[in-house]
Amino acid sequence: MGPSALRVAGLVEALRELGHSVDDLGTLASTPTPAFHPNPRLKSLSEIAGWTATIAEAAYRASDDALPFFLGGDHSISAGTLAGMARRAAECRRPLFVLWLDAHTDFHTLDSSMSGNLHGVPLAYATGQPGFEGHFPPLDDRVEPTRVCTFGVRSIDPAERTAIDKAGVTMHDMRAIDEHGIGPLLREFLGRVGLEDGLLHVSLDVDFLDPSIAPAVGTTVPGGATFREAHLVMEMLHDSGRVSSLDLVELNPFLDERGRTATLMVDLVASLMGRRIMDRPTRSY
Ligand code: DIR
Ligand code: MN
Ligand code: MN
Ligand code: MN
Repeated sequence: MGPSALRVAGLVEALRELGHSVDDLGTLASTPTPAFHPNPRLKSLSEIAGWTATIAEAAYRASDDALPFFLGGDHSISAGTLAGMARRAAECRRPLFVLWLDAHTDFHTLDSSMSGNLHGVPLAYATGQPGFEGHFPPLDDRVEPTRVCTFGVRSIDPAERTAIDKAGVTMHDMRAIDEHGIGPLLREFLGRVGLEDGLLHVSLDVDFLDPSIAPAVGTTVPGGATFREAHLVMEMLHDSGRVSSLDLVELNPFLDERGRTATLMVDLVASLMGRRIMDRPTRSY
């Protein structure tokens, strides 16, 4: 229901108002790929393996001059979106950077997942961590883990912590954001993207936001990004001109209060795509 709620909240209209032309490609269809894994906790492995292949193919085939948006569904869709975008980037010989906005790192492997929820694994899969072979679709190209930056982390399991440090992913948890400010941390990352003339995939999990402003997600964690921090991130991303694809995930409209989380997500996307509340000229970083 997440994509429907984003549509009802006016996602397409908001983008058109900003002068963008929008092609809503509707809902993909997928069939499960039979998959078995010794970890008995894993939920819907065959279905998610099938979806990963379907979404990776759709992401790879998105038209060259488009900025594809992927509407979930839970964060497991990003196993496919990242795999597809990595393949595109490799083909046009551009480095792909990933900005992961999330309360969680989603860096479990199929072996280390304790919950069995496959929305906890996409970043590990797409960066080529071991243990996915034979269960998830083989990766054409992996995302280079040192080009991944996560913002907003405040819930991480020990196995994820070990794996993420070893892989060299940059993690700006909420404490880092409190100590340094989200603006300077993001400016530094965008500087890196610019230096390498990179493409930038942004993955926005609703639980990046504080539950007081975004209650409609199954995995709320207190102490998230504020309204102002989230809009600042989106406006800086717009100014950078680097964003080449976007995931909007984990919205559960059954948990929403009169569509306020869906509306906030649409407003954040509008900021990312050029809407300005303050009448300021565009800055470059
Ligand atoms: C936990 C929670 N690391 C898990 N992850 C969540 O289930 O693997 N991700 N909720 O969004
Ligand atoms: Mn997530
Ligand atoms: Mn999350
Ligand atoms: Mn999740």
